[in-house]
Amino acid sequence: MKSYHFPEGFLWGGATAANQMEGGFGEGNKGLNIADVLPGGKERLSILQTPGFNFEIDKEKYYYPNHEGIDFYHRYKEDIALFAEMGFKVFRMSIAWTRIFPNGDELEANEEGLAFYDRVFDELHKHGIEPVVTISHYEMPVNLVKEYGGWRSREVVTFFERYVNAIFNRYKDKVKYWMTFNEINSGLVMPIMGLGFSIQKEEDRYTPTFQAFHHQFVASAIAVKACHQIIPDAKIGCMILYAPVYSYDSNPKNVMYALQEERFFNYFCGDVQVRGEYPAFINRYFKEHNIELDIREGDLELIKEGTVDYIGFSYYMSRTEKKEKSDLENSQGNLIGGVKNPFLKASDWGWEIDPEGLRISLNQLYDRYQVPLFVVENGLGAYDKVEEDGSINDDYRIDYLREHIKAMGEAIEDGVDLMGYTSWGCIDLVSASSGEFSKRYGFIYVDKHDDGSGTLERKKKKSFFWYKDVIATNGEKL
Ligand code: BGP
Repeated sequence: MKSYHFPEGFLWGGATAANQMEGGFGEGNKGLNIADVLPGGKERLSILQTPGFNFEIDKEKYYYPNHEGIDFYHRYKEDIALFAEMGFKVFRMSIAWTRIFPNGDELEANEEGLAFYDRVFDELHKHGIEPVVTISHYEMPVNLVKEYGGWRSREVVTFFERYVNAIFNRYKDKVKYWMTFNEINSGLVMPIMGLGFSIQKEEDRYTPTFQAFHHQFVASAIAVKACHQIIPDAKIGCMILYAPVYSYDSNPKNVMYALQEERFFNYFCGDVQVRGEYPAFINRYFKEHNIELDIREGDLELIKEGTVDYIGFSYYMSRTEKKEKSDLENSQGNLIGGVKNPFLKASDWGWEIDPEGLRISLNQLYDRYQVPLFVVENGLGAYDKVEEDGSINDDYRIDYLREHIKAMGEAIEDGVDLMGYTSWGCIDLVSASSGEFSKRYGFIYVDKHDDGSGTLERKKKKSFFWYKDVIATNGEKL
């Protein structure tokens, strides 16, 4: 079998998000965030994608499962020791905004929240693991949603600035890799999580949505500039949900449509955050949909000055498109739409598995931007079975990851500058789109179930030992 040569110092590791794993609900003065008020289970996806959610806070119904997570808040030492055993070089995590500013609009940061992440970063460093920190991962304070309308409000930029200054100043000696907004473009399909407001009527998809994006771009540029100033030796990236778009066939109309979808979904945010300007295709889209944004004096200059150092992106699937399709055909595709690709198999959640698509994505992104890339999420959500002897034989996950790592190896040979790879949900955690526990990604199994039962005990899966070897051989042994 061909072996691959990953660059020396390649950043192998795993990825998580605070809201999906911490638990510690309300502890250390933590405030409520968006994930805390979303229901778990199948209901969640339709809420994320169908207009009308109004952020009702119903304790009985909405506080499960993100409020429990996997109790990383109390078990981080045990978990970090397991990551260290696998040989992680980096650990991607997020800071919950609501631990630092519980309501988002306070003037002073919450010391207990700051101290919690000090403990986590210290523990990581004790094991020689560098933290890679997402500043905002679907965790906006609910108060900012209810009182200000989420990212539609310009005031939120000021609150965010206060938040990033607090964390950069506090962790300047401990964190050298940062990312601003998780999967920023997901706001195009799931505005609740990404932009902090829910679509109520069709028009909300236009001016309000893009105004919210504009505020995030300004906030991102402010964060990049502050990071460079406060932590000159740090690198700060954007984070994009990337799914290459294929044309269903060679009909030029479908090819053009796929190209348009590709640009709209995959490149709109990257063009602003990496190149520092709104691309021509989005200006045409604004014109055609009568979108008029409130862009204040200095905003465009700021966006130009605050471009990111690298592109972090998630890769789970590709998407196949044709211009004219029935609703039924469209529903056969992925989370973000599209039609079924006859060449691909899908996961149990219908996400099409396409390792070659990762090589394509890496080449496309590098061709377009010529900045270092970082695969910060990739993995297989699957049902795992614990055997009678306690073992978990997740060969399907190993196969999935092996093929994707090979695709990265090929892309590196193609000339792509790739910094690292953090597999998503390196320890089982709550699924973002479905709120389920049974959709597992981890190398480490957590005894927790959709009905809330479970001891939270951690167990090493077969993939744990496999990934440990991958890291130890810098990707040569797959
Ligand atoms: C990304 C999110 C993560 C994560 C992952 C897997 O969209 O950034 O938070 O959860 O997808 O998705 P899911 O949990 O829905 O399977």
